Amino acid sequence: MNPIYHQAKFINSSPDLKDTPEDQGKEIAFAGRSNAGKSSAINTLTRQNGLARISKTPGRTQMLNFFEINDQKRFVDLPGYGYAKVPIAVKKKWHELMEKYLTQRKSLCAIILVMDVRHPLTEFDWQMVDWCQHTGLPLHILLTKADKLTYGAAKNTLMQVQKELIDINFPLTIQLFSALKKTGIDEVHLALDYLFNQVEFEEEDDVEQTDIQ
Ligand SMILES: Nc1nc2c(ncn2[C@@H]2O[C@H](COP(=O)(O)OP(=O)(O)OP(=O)(O)O)[C@@H](O)[C@H]2O)c(=O)[nH]1
Ligand SMILES: [Mg+2]
Repeated sequence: MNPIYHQAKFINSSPDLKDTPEDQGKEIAFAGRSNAGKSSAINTLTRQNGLARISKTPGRTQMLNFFEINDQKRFVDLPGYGYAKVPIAVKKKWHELMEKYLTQRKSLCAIILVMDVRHPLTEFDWQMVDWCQHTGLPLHILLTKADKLTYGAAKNTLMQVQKELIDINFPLTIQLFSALKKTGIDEVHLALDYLFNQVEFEEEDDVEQTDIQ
């Protein structure tokens, strides 16, 4: 457990990139299908029940929601995708916002892809995996709602998903998680520590190389 994540504070909700907090420091974004459990995961990881808004109604989070851990680290709760009942115009707007965010946000250093353990690797999940592979953005996958399956069935899904992604050639880790039972928190905290710091190390390496040349 890393208590640094417990100090997270809500900064703002942005319907567009121009309303976002300054693009500096490091940002880790929580992506995934609508209703997968992104906001619940953020609340569990920060030990703050009301931090990110949760809803039984899919499509609840329509904006980019920013949370500050300290002045150099942030979480972003991304709007969920794949909710069929959302009108086409809203889907289009979501697409544009996501594309802008993923392509333009310099402080974005990793994606936490949240999938319901009972419905892993949907079409859009694959698009996100492909995007990360294409751009080299590190990815950590949470198979959440693990409490909905028996331990054995959840483990089986974990192994299956690992197998399906075995040929993916970029930094990728996968784990089981449950916001309800509060399981898998330590593992996510370790992944977050690594993802927030890893990029800094790489940048330091780059700086050294530049110095030598
Ligand atoms: N059993 C169980 N239910 C969960 C878990 N995580 C989330 N839920 C429930 O799943 C529903 C959706 O959770 P959210 O966290 O709002 O999902 P989201 O991915 O943020 O959804 P959008 O904002 O619509 O994209 C809520 O009813 C949660 O209580 C979990 O680990 N176990
Ligand atoms: Mg949400």
